[in-house]
Amino acid sequence: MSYRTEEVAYVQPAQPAAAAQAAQQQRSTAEYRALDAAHHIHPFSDMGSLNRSGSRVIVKAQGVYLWDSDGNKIIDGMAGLWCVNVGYGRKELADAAYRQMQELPFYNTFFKTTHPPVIELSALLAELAPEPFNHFFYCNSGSEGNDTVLRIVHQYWATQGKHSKKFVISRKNGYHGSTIAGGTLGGMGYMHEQMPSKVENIVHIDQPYFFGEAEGNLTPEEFALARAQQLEAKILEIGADNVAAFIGEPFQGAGGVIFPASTYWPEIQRICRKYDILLVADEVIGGFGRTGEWFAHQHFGFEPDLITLAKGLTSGYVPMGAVGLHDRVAKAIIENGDFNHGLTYSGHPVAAAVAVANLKLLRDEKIIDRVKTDTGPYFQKKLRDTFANHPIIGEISGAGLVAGLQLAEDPKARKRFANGGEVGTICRDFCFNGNLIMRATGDRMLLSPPLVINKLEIDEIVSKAKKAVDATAQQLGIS
Ligand code: PXG
Repeated sequence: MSYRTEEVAYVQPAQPAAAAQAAQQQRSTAEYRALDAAHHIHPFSDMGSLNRSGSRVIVKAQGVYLWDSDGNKIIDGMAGLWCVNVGYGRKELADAAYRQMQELPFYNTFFKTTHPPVIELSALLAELAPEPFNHFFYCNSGSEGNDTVLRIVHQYWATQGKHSKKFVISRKNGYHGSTIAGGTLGGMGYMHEQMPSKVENIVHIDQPYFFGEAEGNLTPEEFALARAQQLEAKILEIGADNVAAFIGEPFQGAGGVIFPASTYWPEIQRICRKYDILLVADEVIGGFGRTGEWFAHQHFGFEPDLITLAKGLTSGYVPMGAVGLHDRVAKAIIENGDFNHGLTYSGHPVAAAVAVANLKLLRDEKIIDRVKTDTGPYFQKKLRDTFANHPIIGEISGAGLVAGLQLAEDPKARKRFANGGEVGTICRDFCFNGNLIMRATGDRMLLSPPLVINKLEIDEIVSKAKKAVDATAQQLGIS
């Protein structure tokens, strides 16, 4: 996949911006774009190209909708960046931040101090997470969460007297963030190329991407098993005494919503247990309801030793990340002296207060239950019914409110487009121009809407996605 920014020509609005919006807005779109181009460097972007085409300026949001500076109303099929689980505009979260800023805007959690919001959040997470997760360490992002994971894993094995256990095994096309540690753990070659150096002792095995990588007549279950068994081969190659942990996203998010068959995770877990290797689930996208369970590892039925959390923890309203420690790991960290790791904003009171308000909404409004029993199954069925036998859709992956649509030249033969990324970009641009936000990863189109989406809004997303995919097929001359 590629994050590189391609030039996107945004459609001009059919009507001038509404007067009310113009009154609130400080500047015209042209002014915003000029200043943005002059002073702002965007993440994962080709700035020359972006500055020539101009960014879309998002000025407000409510529920599952965004508005841009030209007054266009856009349905957000990506929950911001896989994070706005409770949807936009929830006053409860704004109130929590406002109250906390007045009461105690900041205090640290170093030097024998703590504060009510971080205490409440930790107790609430322990209540909501599966039984063995009762301890949480805080940071500001998923990347920092995975950096923290490496520190915990290292300290854990030190406390067990197993100092040679240093290698961490990860997967190609996995995504674990963009700090040096997160980027090294991830399997994106184009990120590795731009790093000054990489974290030592991290190696990658192949991903369980059936549509793109299965050869011969393997069933999805056989293929997933074979990919899981690469972990065993890698451990034997390195030596179990040298391997500390395996990390994976329960389903790969940024890598294309790759859902492994049911045989994958039980086999990974069996291998980790057999060779005494910690199993880390990166739940940054999967956590907090995306699949209809609180955590995606529950959907796949395995028990990790550590979980990385971010995004949906605060629904993206303020930055926060965390690592959840299985009792077994927590005990070793707690009982063995100093753990020399921390960030100024570890457990930030405002972020923690917002997280508590967010988690209470998810729990008390039964938002995740609805994803599991109602909106999730509806979304998955609607996509499968709508794209059944579509000439360029090869596979639909996902569960709950996350989905990946594989664009393919010959769906039945599992033949992908030669220039996959280009086709994805064409389709993504049709989505943009139809006022639907849908992400393209190479030749897979991704959806991950806010978890509060209703059925009418799901219908709107799916029909807009269908129009964009049809237009893509038409442009390619395929019918
Ligand atoms: N782990 C996973 C599984 C992620 O998806 C991170 C860690 C890093 O989190 P932070 O908060 O440091 O960004 C992520 C982030 C995309 C996209 O385009 C996905 C992410 C971030 C940016 C873009 O799909 N995921």
